[in-house]
Amino acid sequence: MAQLTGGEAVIRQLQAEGVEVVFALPGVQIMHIFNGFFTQPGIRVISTRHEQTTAYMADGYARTTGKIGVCLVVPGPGAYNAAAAMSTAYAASSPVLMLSGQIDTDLIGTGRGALHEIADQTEFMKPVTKWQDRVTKVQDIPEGIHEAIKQIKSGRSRPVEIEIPPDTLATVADIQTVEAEEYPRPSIPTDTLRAVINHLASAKHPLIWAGGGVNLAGADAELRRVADALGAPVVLTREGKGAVSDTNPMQINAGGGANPGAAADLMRQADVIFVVGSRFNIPPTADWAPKPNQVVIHLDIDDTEFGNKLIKKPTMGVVADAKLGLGQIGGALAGVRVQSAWDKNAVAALKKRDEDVMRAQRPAPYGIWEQVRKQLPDDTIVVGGITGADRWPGTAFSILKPRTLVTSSYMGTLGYGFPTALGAKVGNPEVPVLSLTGDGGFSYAVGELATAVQYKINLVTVIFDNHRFGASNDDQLTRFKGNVIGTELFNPDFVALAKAYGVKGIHVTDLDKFPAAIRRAVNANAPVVVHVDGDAAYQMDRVRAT
Ligand SMILES: Cc1ncc(C[n+]2csc(CCOP(=O)(O)OP(=O)(O)O)c2C)c(N)n1
Ligand SMILES: [Mg+2]
Repeated sequence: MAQLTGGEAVIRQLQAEGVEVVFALPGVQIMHIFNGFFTQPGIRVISTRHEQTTAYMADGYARTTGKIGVCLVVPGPGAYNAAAAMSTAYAASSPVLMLSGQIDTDLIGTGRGALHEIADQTEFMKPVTKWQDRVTKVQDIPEGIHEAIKQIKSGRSRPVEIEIPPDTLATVADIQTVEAEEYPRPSIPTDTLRAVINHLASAKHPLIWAGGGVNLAGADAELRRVADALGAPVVLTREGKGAVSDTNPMQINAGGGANPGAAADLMRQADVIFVVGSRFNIPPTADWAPKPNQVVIHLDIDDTEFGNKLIKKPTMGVVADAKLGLGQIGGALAGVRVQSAWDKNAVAALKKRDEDVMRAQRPAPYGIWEQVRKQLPDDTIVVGGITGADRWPGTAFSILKPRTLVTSSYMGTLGYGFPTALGAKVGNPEVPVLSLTGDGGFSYAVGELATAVQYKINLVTVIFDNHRFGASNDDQLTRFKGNVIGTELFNPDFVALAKAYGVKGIHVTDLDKFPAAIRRAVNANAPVVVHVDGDAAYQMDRVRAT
């Protein structure tokens, strides 16, 4: 027992849970937590210039390290500012804990207009969190935070929120922290495992479709073992990238811009489709759907994903942790004869066909990105923004390791890239981290260049400057007869802007100079902005439909 303020109790419990860093933006209701950072040292505090960045950084940190990302914001506008980032973390099933303030306990719900008051904050956070709670008694703080972390660590990881009023944070009491725990993960029951093995082992053309759940569970080695045992191609969604290296001839891209069609072809040929850690609701072609004679086995930690959207009903829904479940399946397959009859050369040829299509669309930048890949370490992390240039990671720029491609998943959140990449770099200071952003997306969080300098976050931020909200501008050019309005952007001189923040800026207008610019940026050991402009930006852009 120790005499602590509520704010100090928060810090002590976070320490007990192994939290090393908190991304925060201060304000009157949470100053006792800030004071806790001071009096109970040990946790690193990174203050940002906008609350969106606290949650984006927590998400980027969490997804690239597997640790829990924690953010701290004031109630009302602070929580609202961070909400788009929470929605992104929710889409990506990221383990993010948001601590938010409240107004004084006796004012909650009175509508008297206390500073930052909103009517029902936990209600507001509900759609973007798995769990949320309010703690109003100082003695309950350790247990409240412990429960929040239990919610993240049990079942499907998703963001959670806990809010504590300022009077509770100010109260002094004898506080006992709670010990950190690990929670049991579900594995596959024996009978179910037998049935899964029967399907997989007897399949002529077993196909694995794997998503972000595999990376979140750290199940990549187990996935590769199962794929090898089955001689099966592995279709990876963008969130699943890296679980099998792009250089593996049996790895195929699932969807998005990087999908000229191999995945769809393989799906048609498969007799058993084994889905792991994926919502499985993005068909590679609009008309694709499992046929009646195809067996679909869907392994996921969250049974609400079964029978979702595209597949009305999987043949088998198996609730299990991906690492444990795939481990069991790999072990069991080692002891049986499998009937798999894939022609590996034909699969590799399909993969090559996809690559050739991508290369033919933009041969020059394709080659440039291959060159960039060769000069960077395998574990380089790329945060692909919502930009035309996001077509390169996962195609010309191979993703080789799990947790090295960060996306905004189905939220498609413009503006997430740069601040999320800052968090990824905090979690991986020894590894090059590249943020690929458009001029529009980068502008959401320009002020965080100061954060990068202040906290020595040596991120390489590449801005593809096509002077437009490209996707929307393309829409006008293609769907609206060229009626361009509200999609062209006046931009600052990004290199001069970087310089004003004390960030090194490199201007690239010639595509051939791009690899050297990236090399210089990575070797600078400082925050760097690479401003890709002019012809280089045009070449890197999405393929315009004409
Ligand atoms: C929060 C949010 N607002 C708006 C959009 C719609 N949107 C998608 S891409 C895009 C334009 C992006 O422009 P830029 O960042 O410059 O990238 P570019 O497409 O030009 O490469 C917009 C407005 C979105 N996806 N998310
Ligand atoms: Mg743009």
